[in-house]
Amino acid sequence: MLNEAARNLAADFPGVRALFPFEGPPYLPFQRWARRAEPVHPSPLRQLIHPEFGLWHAYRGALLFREKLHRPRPQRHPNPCQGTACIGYLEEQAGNGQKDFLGRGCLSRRACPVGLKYAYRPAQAGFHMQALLAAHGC
Ligand code: B12
Repeated sequence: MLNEAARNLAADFPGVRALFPFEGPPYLPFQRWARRAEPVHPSPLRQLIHPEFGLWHAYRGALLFREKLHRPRPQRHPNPCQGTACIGYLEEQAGNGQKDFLGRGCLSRRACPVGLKYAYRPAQAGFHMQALLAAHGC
């Protein structure tokens, strides 16, 4: 329905085309475009991370104009993956007495199904997570 709406919108304006991320292969470089349009950064998970929406945003379509549009550049924000967001969150959980949380380790690492039987057990994961916090002076 959204696709139809974008196509209709483009049809109403001569010289405007609707483009979609799923059209391909080869796929259109939506993530590269997004980095020029929004304050997003690449995350280690390959999705772009937004300072407010985190990893919870996606691109549904783009409108291609014949003329160059002059838009203000997006405001710069530091990459949340390079800041203290991850460490601050772990510190907060540890501070709340959530020691079992440390034992589970990094959940995004655990989400990968490959080699799951080699995943660290709680004591070993906890050891590394504590070391990570200590390395950040927590
Ligand atoms: C093919 C594809 C997949 C394939 C990937 C196959 C493969 N091995 O590449 C599969 C089906 C596995 C997949 C899975 C998912 N995808 Co996908 N996928 C695409 C699609 C359609 C094309 C990607 C592509 O080849 N682009 C072509 C290149 C040339 O475009 P580009 O923008 O210039 O490429 C940039 C990125 O690829 C990036 N990049 C490339 N390599 C690396 C490596 C690292 C470490 C980093 C940080 C960045 C990076 O740098 C490039 C230059 O800026 C895009 C839509 C699109 N058109 O981009 C969605 C897209 C990338 N996917 C998306 C999503 C959300 C997912 C899933 C989370 C879906 C889900 N619910 O599981 C998973 C996440 C998997 C993961 N961890 O990456 C979103 C990402 C939104 C965002 N916030 O960034 C997109 C943009 C779709 C959308 N409608 O918004 N996807």
